[in-house]
Amino acid sequence: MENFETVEITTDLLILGGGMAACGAAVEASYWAKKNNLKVTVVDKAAMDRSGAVAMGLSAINQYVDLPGGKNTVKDYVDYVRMDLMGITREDLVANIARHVDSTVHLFEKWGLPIWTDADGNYVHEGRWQLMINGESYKVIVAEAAKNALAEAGGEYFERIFIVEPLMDGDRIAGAVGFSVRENKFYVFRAKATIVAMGGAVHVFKPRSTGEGLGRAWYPPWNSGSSAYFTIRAGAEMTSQEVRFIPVRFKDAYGPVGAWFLLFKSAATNAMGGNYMVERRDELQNWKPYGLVKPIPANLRNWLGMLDIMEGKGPIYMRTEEAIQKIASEAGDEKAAKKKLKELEAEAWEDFLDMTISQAILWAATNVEPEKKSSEIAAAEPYFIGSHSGASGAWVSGPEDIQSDETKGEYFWGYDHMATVKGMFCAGDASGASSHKFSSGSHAEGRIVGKAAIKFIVENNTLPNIDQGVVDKHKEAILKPLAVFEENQALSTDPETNPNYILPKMFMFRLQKIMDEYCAGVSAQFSTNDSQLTRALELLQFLKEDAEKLGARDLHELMRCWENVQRMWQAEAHARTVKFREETRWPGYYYRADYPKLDDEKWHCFANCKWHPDKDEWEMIKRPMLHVYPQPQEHEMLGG
Ligand code: SFD
Ligand code: AMP
Repeated sequence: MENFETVEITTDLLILGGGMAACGAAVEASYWAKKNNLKVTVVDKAAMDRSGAVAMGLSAINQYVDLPGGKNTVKDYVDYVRMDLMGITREDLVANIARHVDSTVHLFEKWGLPIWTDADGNYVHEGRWQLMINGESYKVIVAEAAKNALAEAGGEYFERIFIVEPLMDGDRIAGAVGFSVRENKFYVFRAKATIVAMGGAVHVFKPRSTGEGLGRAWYPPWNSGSSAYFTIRAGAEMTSQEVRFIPVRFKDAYGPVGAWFLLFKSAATNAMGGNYMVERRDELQNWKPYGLVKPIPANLRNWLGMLDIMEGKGPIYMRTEEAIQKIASEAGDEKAAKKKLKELEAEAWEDFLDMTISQAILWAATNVEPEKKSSEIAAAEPYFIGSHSGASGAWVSGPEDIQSDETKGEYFWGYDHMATVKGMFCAGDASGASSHKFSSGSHAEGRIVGKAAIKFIVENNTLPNIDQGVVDKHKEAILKPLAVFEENQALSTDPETNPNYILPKMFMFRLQKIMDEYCAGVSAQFSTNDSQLTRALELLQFLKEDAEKLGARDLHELMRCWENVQRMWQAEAHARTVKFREETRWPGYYYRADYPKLDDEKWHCFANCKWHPDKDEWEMIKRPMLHVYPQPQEHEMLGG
């Protein structure tokens, strides 16, 4: 403790995280901050150039609405998202992002991101909403623009500082505390408004890859539920905590499938050569009306494949060779077909090299030639990523101008995408019930909150108070694992085993085992019931008690300790909400064996939760699912 200097930073706007949403927020907020003579400060646990989910790059921009003059409307996108989420989404939030996302994509292009174009100079679409990119340096480009904007407006950024707890002034956010992962420094950030953009969570569940490939997951391992933890601890109402995401991916290295299904029009078949999307079509009737829409919701696509696996028909293979040969053969004569084949081969490899390099390595290591041999795909373990096809995050206010008479009282409370805590804004994975924003929509939502947060500051231009006693307590609690290790290390010869402390890795394994077995993880075939969830919560309580005994040998392990405490809170919010929602709405993500059916009568609503800091108690809340746009007619649902 004595060795840790306390560094105090006072700013106007504090942006937590340095990923897609935070970079969008930095760009937009800097513009408005300069006009109003305000200061913007960004804090990232890593280095912004390669931090967050986009660190390795991406091969596609998954949200481009193509307005105006294009073929789509904002309502089309809203329809797509609400149907993909089995009827539950905040239409006002999805629409707000959808109407701004194209300008974000055009900014990316202006900043130097290569977007594929065809011979006529038009963007190459992967699917209706997705654009193909040469995205290896995507994050570097986006971070550079954010840093330039900050510099231009006199803002600053801090890297390698791990944010842990919110600071409060009554019901208003007052800043945040954290620590440097490189130096013995404890940081206190004080601000008039705070944007939370610290991503989603991975490794809450036991991953498919354990000892031999630990750390290999679809979602890069460095997002640990910091957004959820921060917002829950600030007393914010959370939404859709039950909606985890399970991506189907190339097995064991998690290469993306979107380009194969959408661009190359590939099929996936089981060991008998059967196509589950065709053979199991009747199953979709059980999930009406959502089962009948096009595209079929992501969880239902998963579900049909899972039924094959449960019936012993695995493995499932992506028929890359068939897809490539078919496209090549349509290119014309033999020479043209050969040329096309080479092109497709290059595109197939680049799809991985742009974003999931280890999949290319796995293909190379196992002699896969995609034009000759199909590759296994599988459902990954669950993740929390509200910006993708999950929906978990904070419950935030929608924009005033996209409310209907019925939604205004429920979904609007003043500032765009502000949580239920005054002055605390959320974007990307941090804000919930607005799925399918992906990298571009998260950046656009960052821009929305960047502007809204500056407006909040201009209208509430006072520096909140910080209670020094609370700061001191946080400092002691946050650094405690170092002290616990120091005081007890002599009690055993092996530092990994000690009666008085638990190291974060072992702690994480315990968490993952609970979630995997009781809360519908891979081992439980994504299935659970009320009794299993009750048991999960009981075991999580013991884990919570033992969190007090976390030990850390160095700063890196101190970060690991807090990452896993954050995961544990994300896990608890999830288990409580899965238990609360007594139906199965997203088979393919999870299955409630005791309530095996969709129950639109009781559960066509949001399942929200809130932890009360004063009482250390959770409250579960139903919020109505209200419409801004008319429900799509059946023929519109089938529109694709
Ligand atoms: O297709 C702290 N996503 C894809 N989006 C696309 O548009 N195209 C794709 O091709 C995508 N693919 C994909 C995607 C995600 C993942 C995980 C994979 C593949 C493997 C989705 C987007 O990546 C995603 O929507 C956005 O990145 C979300 O943005 P944001 O800002 O909400 O999260 P972030 O970018 O991960 O950034 C988080 C930041 O927070 C920092 N951080 N900082 C301080 N203190 C702490 N305690 C912190 N904890 C975290 C991080 O360092 C980071 O800067 S596809 O295959 O699906
Ligand atoms: P992925 O690579 O799986 O993340 O997919 C990229 C984008 O394509 C996401 O928007 C997915 O929802 C979408 N997508 C992937 N596979 C399909 C499919 N079979 N049908 C419709 N959309 C898909």
